Amino acid sequence: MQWPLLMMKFSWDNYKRYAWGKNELRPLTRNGHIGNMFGGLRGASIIDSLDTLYIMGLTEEYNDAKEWVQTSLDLNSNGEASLFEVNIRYVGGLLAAYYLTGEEMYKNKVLELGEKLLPAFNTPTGIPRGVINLGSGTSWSWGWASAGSSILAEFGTLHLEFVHLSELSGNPVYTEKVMNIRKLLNKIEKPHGLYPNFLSPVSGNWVQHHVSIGGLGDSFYEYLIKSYLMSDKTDGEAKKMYYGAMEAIEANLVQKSPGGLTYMAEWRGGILDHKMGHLACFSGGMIGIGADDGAPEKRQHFLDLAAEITHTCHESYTRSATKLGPEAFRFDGGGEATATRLSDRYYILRPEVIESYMYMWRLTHDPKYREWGWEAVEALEQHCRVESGFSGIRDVYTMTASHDNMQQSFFLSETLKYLYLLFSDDDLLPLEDWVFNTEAHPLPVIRRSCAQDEATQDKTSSE
Ligand code: DMJ
Repeated sequence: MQWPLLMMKFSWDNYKRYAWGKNELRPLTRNGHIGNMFGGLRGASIIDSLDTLYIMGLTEEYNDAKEWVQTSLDLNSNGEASLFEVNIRYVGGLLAAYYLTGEEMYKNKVLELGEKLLPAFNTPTGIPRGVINLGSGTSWSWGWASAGSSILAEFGTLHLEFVHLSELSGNPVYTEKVMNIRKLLNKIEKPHGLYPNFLSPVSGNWVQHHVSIGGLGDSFYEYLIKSYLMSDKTDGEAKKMYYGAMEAIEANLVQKSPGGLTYMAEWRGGILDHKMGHLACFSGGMIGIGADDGAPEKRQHFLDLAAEITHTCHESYTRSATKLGPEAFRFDGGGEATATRLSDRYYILRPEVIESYMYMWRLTHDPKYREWGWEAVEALEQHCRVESGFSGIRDVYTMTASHDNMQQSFFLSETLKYLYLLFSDDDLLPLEDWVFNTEAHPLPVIRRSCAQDEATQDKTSSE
C-alpha cells in the first residue's frame, strides 16, 4: 500500500470527523473552517477530494463524498466568491469527478454552477472581475488589486474548465467567454513580450508592469500550454502564445545564481526582484510538459531548463531545517534559495514542488524525483502531521514546529494526489489522455473522435 494513500485516508478521516461539510479542517482545534473565498459554498475539501479518493480506490470514503454532493451541496448561495477559486476547485473538481466516474449528478451540478459564474464577464471588455456574488451575479474587483484591476492568474485560469463546460452543455457561451479573454491578451501591446499581472476590465489596458511566474501570474502560463494539450494539439493560438511567453520569460526573467542555481526572478517595470515564490515552482513541470512541442532545436533545452528549475526548488527544501520549502526564497542578500524575510518562512502544505517532481518523473524516469518525493513525505510526516490531521507550519527553518491549524483543501486535491501519482505507474491518468487543471483535477483531452469516450473510461483504479 502506498504511503500517500495512508496520508490521504488520515487527512480525510479527520476532516470527516471534525469538519464534515465545512470547507477545511482545523486540525489543532478540531473544528471546521468556512472562510470567505467560496461565496457561501461549502464542502471545498469534499469537492477537492472526490477524484483523489476515487483514483486511490478509497471506495467507502469516495461514496461518502459522493453522497454529500448529491444531498448537501447547495449551489443556491448568495455570498461573495472568488471566481478563480470557485472555478479551479468546484468547477474543476466536479468536472473531474464526472469524467472519471460518468455519474450524471456531477454533470448536472457543474452545469448549474457554471451558469452562475457567467455574469462575472459582464464588463466593458468581457474580462471578468475577481469577485462575484453567486446569488445576484453582481461582480467587482478585489479591494487590494490596484485601480480596480483584474488579475492575470485569475482571468487567465478559466480556459480548461470553461471549454469543458461548453463540451458538456453543448452551449458555446463558455468557450466564447474565454476566447474573448484570449483575443484581448493577444491584441494588446506587451512590454518586452511579457504579460503583466494587473489589467483593467474597463479599459483593457495593463494597470502595472509587474510580471511574475509565481503568485498573480502563474497559472495563466500553465493554462496556455495545457489548453493546447487538452485540445489534442489543435489549438495553435494557445501554442503560439505559450512559446512566445516562454521566449520573453527566458529573455527577461530566467536567471542563474552565482552558486549555479537557475531561477525565475520577478520583473517590476524592467527592474528584477531576485525572489522566487513556492507558487512559481510549478513551472518546472509546466516547462517539462511543454518541451516536446517546442521547436525541435529547443526541446532538449526546455527539458534541461525544467530539470534545473525543479532542482532549484528542491534546494529550497533541502536548505531548510525541516526539509520543507518556504513560501518565497531569494537569491540576494547573501543567501541562495532561502527565505530572508521572517514573513516568507511559512509552508502551508502547498503542492507546486511535488507537482514538478511528478511531471519530471513521468518525463524522464530519473529516480531522483521519487527520492525527492519521498523526502517530502518524510518531512510532511515529521513536521506537519498532528494528532487530528495535517497542518501548515509557520517556519520551515526551525525544528520546533509552530502549526497554523489549517489543513488546506489543495493538500487533498493536489499535494497528496501528485505524491500518489509520483509513486504509481504511468498508466494511471496518462499524460497523453489527461490534463490536470491548476488544482490537480484531471480533465480529458478533447478528441474529435470516439477515442474520447475510451480515454475517459480508462485507467482509473476503481474499475
Ligand atoms: C492551489 O489552489 C492552486 O494550485 C493554485 O493554482 C495556486 N494555489 C494553490 C496551491 O498552492
